[in-house]
Order: sequence, then structure tokens, then C-alpha cells
Amino acid sequence: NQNRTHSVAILGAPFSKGQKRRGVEHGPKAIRDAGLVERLSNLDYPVHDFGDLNFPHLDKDEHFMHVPFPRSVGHANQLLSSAVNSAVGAGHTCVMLGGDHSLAIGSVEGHSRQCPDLGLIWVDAHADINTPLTSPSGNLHGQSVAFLLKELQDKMPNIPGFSWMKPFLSSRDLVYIGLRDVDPGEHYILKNLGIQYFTMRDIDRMGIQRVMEVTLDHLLARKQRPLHLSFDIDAFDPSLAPATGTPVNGGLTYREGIYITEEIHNTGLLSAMDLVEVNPVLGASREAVEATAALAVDVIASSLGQSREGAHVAYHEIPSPK
Ligand code: EXY
Ligand code: MN
Ligand code: MN
Repeated sequence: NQNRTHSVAILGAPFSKGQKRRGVEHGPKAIRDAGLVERLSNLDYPVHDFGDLNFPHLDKDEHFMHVPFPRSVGHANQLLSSAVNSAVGAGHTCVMLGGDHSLAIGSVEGHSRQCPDLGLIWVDAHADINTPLTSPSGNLHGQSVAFLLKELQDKMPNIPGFSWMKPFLSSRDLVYIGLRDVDPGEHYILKNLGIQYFTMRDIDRMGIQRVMEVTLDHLLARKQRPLHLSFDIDAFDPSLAPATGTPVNGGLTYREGIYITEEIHNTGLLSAMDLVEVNPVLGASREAVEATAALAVDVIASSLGQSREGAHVAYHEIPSPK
């Protein structure tokens, strides 16, 4: 168990304009209120909470095609990219709290400036790989991956707000886990680019243990490299994570989700992660919201080394009565 003896940086990203429902901008507060910093402090390294980023309101931000808020999303991601770049550059393992999943554009981009050879694990019910031309909704949180991939560069129109970035990731540097709601255009892209993905059906067939073996082998067999984990809380079954904007039945169990993050931690290569789409306004009750936020904390803590096995850093011998 090669623990990166590393510090952790927490960056809150209270942003919701990658989709049309309000409330997901309160995700960072809900996750902190569920005890994130205390839980991470029980692990072995310093935790720096850098607070929430400040995203300015843009007055004029008209639709581009049917895509809402393109400039706001582009600008928020530019700010986030630079914050993640600094945090990783300062030697922290960076934890970004969303906010909607459009924020992965800036988070992964900023991470890649420090770690150009990173591998990306995307845990989600959705593939978030629509282009503006395939997207049924126009929402940018369903298009994040399309901004990252070099192979889709000439399929992407020039969307206002995004001239600061260029795609940098290759489709072989990405693995999906948990898919169960994939649009037709997305399915074509996944197949056409030969992207490695594991749907819920694949998890049913193979088991989560084998899925993680193949995932990590796919990304790490040729060489060790930093990993980025982009974890959408809607990957979990809605019975576990009800407070989210686009729930889909038949999701990950608690144990499958935690097994994914334990395995990623055990590589010793996790360098930055996102926890997105916790929407405290959408829970049916306060309990539903608290359960979703507590689950988010468990995912983050497990990614950073909290283990179900337990640990014994402070012990070198069994205490003897004298
Ligand atoms: N595929 C649908 C769309 O593009 O509109 C739904 C996307 C939901 C995205 C959520 C956050 O993962
Ligand atoms: Mn997502
Ligand atoms: Mn999703």
C-alpha cells in the first residue's frame, strides 16, 4: 500500500451553469458540512481547504446554438484550471468539489498542465461526451469530455468562452465506469474512438474487481502515470445518492463505489479528483441531502486512503501491561 505522503488541497467550485437546474452550486457547502475536512484530517497528511472559487456573473451570455451559458462555463473553467494547476504544482493532491460536471473541463485541463501524461477515470451514469451537434439538451455538463479529446477537435465548433484551451487528451487515456444512460451520438463516439468503458451491465457480468483490474491495466500497464478521477455522484444508485440532477436507476452499490476508490488509492498515483453533481436543493428531504453529501465524503476519503481494512500508523507493537 504505497501511500503518497502528500498534502491535500480542497477547492470548492460553486457553479451550476453547465446545466439548467439551480442548486448544484451549493454542493461544496453540503460536502463540507458533512465533515469532509475532519474526515481527511484523520488520514496522515495535511489538508488545506482553499475555500470556494469566486465565479463572476456575466451579464451578456447568449446561447450558442442550443448551448446555454457558454461564456460563463468557459470562464469558470478557465479560473478553475488555473487554481488546479497551482494546487498540483504546489505538490498537493487536488480535490475539486462541484458544482456541475462541466467543471471537469477546467479541472482536468489544469491538472494536465502539471501532468501532461495523466490518465483519466470517469465514474458516471453518463458519458458526458456529446458535442454541441449531438447533444439532446445543449447542456455543457453532458459535453465535458468532448472538450478534452484531441480526436474530437475538428468535430467541435468554436464555442464562445473556450478560446483559452485546446484539447490535450487522447481517447486511449480515458476509462469510463458506471455508464447506463448514453445518448445515440455518444454511443457512436465511444465506439468510433474505441474508448474503454464499463457500463453497469459490464459490472454485472465481470464484477467490480475485474473491472478495476482492466481499468488500471488499460491506463497503467505501459507506464506509471498520474491519475485524475472525475467522480459524478450520479454514478451511484439513486437510492444512495438521491440529491442529484440527473439520477438514473440501477447504479453502483456503496461497496462497488468504494472498491473503485480503494483500488485507485492503492495505485499510489491519484494526483487530482473531482466530486460533482451533489445538488442539495433536489433532495426530497434533509435526510436525502445529508445521505448524498455523506456518500460524497466517503468517496473522497476512500480515494485518499481511508480503508475498510483499517490502518495502524501509530502502532509499532502491541501495548503490554507493566
Ligand atoms: N446525456 C444527457 C445530455 O447530454 O444532456 C444528460 C447528461 C447528464 C450529465 C450528467 C452530469 O453527468
Ligand atoms: Mn457527469
Ligand atoms: Mn452523470
